Amino acid sequence: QPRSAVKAIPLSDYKTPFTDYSRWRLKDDHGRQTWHYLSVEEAKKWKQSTADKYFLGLDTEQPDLPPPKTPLDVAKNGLEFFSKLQLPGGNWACDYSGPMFQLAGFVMCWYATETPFPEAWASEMIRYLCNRAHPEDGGWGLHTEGETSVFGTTINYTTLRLLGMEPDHPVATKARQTLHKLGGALGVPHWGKAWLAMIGCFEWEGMNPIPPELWLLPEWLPLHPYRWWIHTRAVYLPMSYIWSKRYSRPLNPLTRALRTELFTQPYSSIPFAAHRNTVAAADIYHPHTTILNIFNTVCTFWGKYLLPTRLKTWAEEYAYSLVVREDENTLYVNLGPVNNPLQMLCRYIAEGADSPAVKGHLDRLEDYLWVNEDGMLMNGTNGVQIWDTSFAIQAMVECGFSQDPKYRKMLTAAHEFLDDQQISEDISDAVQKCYRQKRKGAWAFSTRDQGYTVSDCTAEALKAVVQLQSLSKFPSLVSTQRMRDAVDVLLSLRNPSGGFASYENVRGTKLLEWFNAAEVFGRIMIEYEYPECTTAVITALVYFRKVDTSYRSEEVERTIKRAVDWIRTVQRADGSWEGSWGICFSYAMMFALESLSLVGENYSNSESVRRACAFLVGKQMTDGGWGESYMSCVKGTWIDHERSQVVNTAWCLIALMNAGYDGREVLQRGIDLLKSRQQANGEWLQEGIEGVFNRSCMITYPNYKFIFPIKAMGMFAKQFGNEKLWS
Ligand code: LAN
Repeated sequence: QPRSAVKAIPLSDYKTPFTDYSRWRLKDDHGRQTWHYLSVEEAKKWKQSTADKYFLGLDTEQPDLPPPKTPLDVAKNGLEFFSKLQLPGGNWACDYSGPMFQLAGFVMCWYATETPFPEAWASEMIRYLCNRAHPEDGGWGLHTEGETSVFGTTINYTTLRLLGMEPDHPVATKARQTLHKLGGALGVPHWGKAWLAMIGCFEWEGMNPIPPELWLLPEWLPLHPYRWWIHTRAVYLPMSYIWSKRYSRPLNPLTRALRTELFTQPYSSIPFAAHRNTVAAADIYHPHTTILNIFNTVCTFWGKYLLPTRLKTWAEEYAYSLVVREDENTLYVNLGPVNNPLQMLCRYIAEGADSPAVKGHLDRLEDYLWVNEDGMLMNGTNGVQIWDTSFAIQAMVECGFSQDPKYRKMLTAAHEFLDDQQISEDISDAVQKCYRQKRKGAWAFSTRDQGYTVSDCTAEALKAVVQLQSLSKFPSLVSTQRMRDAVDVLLSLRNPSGGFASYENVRGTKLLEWFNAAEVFGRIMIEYEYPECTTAVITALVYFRKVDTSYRSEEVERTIKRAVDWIRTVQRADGSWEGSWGICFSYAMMFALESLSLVGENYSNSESVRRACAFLVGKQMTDGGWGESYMSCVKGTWIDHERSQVVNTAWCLIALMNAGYDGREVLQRGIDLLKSRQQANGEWLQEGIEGVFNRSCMITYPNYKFIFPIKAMGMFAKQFGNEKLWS
C-alpha cells in the first residue's frame, strides 16, 4: 500500500500533483489510449506532447493568434488549437469523467483479486477523489455535479482506504462523519452492497438476489436478460456469477477496520438479511416496485431452500461461459467500465490470479484510466475516439475546410482512423450465442477492439466518411461495399416504431422497468428509441443515398420516412425534443432539426419546425447565449444554467440554422457570444458538464466545446457569408 505518499499530503492542497506531472505520457496505439508514468530516464527520450500537457492541465504554451474578424477566423483559430490535441493515430481523446462510481468499482474489484496497486496510480487516484469531495460535507454524489449520497460516499470512502489512506486522515474523517450522518453504509444501493460484499465488508445475505438462473430461462420469456438494455445485462452477467459464488476476499486488518468504519452499529450485530431493501432515501432515483420486491422475496426463498445444486452449477457455468465470450469478443476491453472489472473478478475466481485471462484484463483495464489535472480517474468508456473524430471531421467539412491544404493532414489522419476502425466482421456465432447485434460494417463509440455496434456512432462515422470521400474528393479508403455494410447495420437496427435505439433493437417491453433494481438510475432495463440516435441514422442515410442511389433504395427510403415520422411523434407540444445523451433539449433539437431539414422541412414550410424555433429563441439569454442545466435531464423540462454555455449555445445555433430560421440578429448574438468566450490562443475553456446517461448521471464531453462552436461558425458563414463581424 502506498501509504507513505498519502501521509505526505499537505491537508488543504490537492491541486498539487503527488507524482511528477512532467513524466506522464498518453500513448496512442491505433486508438488504444493508455497513460504511462515514465522514469526520469525514459521521460528524457519520450517528449511530452502539447496534447499530454493539455490533458494534464499543464501550460500548453500555445501562442496568441491574430484576433478573428470573421466567423471562419474564429473557426480557424479554434482548429489551430484543436489540431494540437489530435493524437498520432488521427483520433481525439479526452477526460471522459463525471460518474463517481467507476473508479470505485474498479478499485474494489481489483482489490478483491488481491493484486498490488501501482504506486503512481494509487496516489493520483487518491488525489482525484480528494479533489472531487464536496467541500462542505466531504462526501461524494453519483456524479461530479450531484449532491452527496450514501452510494457515492460509501464507495469512494472505501476506495480511498483501499488505496492507502489512513482512517484518521482529515479527508477520511470528514467523509466518514458525513456517511454516518446519512445512516452509514447499510443504506448503500444495490451495486454498492455488491462491491462491498466482494471485499468482505458486507454480507451477501443482505443483498437482493442476482440469480444467474435467469440466463437459463427460455428466450421467449419477457424477463430473459437478453431483452434488457445491453449495459444492464452486461453488468448483471458477471455480478450474477460472483453473487452465486458468494465470493469475498478473505478478511485482513484493513477490511476488518472498514467493517467498523462504514457502519453506525457494530458489524456483528447487523441483521444483514433484514436490510436487503434498506436504501438511503436521498439516493433513490427509481424506487422498487411492489412486483420487484415480491420477485426478490421469491428469488431469495428459491435460492435458499429450493434451488437444486446441479441447477445452480449449470447456471453458473452458463453465465461464466458468457463472461468468457465477452472477454474474447472484446479482447478484454469489454463493453464498459462497470462490467470490465467485474469480468476480471469472475476470471480470477474461476481461473486464479496467474491465469492468462486475469493478465489480459490487467493489461486492458489501463485503457479506461485517465489522468487530468486533478489526478487519475476512470473514464466512462475506453475513450471517445470514433465519436469525437466523426464530429470533428463534420465540423471541418461544414466550414468548407476540406479543400484547404492547411487542414489536409489533420483530415487525412482522421479519415484514415475511421477507415481503420470500421468493424469488418461479425464474431463467429456471437450474434446468436452472446445475443449481439450484427456488427459487420458498424463503428463503435470508442474503438474497433471494443467492437460494439452503436446506431448513431455508425451513422455519424458513415456521414463523415461520405462527406469526405464523395463530397470532398478524398481517396475512397472506405469502399462502396463497406459503406453498404454500414447501411446494412443501420437497417438491422430498425424498430417497429420507426425510431432507433442505441446498441440494439428494442427487445423488451417497458414493463421490464418494474424490475429495475439499480435504484439510482431510471430507464435502464431495455433499449428505448432516442431522438438523437434516430436522427443520426436519418441523416446518415440521406447522405448515403446521395452517393449510392441503388443500394436497398426502397428500404432506405422507407426507413427515412418512418424515422422522420417517429421524430415528429416525439416532438413535445412546446416544440422541443428531449435528449437522453447530451444536456438536454438543446442537444436533441440540434439533431432533430437537422434531420427534418434534410428531408426538406424548414422554418418556411413547416409548422413544427417553427414551433421548435420559437422554443429555442425563447430560451436565449440576455448575453446572446444559451445555457441549459444538467437538471433539465433529471427533471425532464428545460432548466436554465446559471450562465450561458458555449456548448449549449453552439447546439442551439446549429439547430436554428439547420431549421433555416431567418432571424439573423438572434443568430449573430449567439455567434458573438461564442467568439467572446474564445481565448486568444483559439481555445475555449471548460464550462458545465455536457452529457448524461440514464437520466440521472452526468458525463463530460470536453471536445464538444471545440467541435460545435467551429461547426456553428462554418454554418453561419455558409448561410450569411463570411463577413467581417468584428474589428
Ligand atoms: C455512452 C456514451 C456515448 C453514447 C452516445 C453515442 C452519445 C449515445 O448517442 C448512445 C449511447 C452511448 C453509446 C452511451 C451509452 C451509455 C454509456 C456507455 C455512455 C453514456 C458512456 C458511459 C455509459 C455507461 C453505461 C456507463 C456505465 C454505467 C452503467 C449504468 C453500466
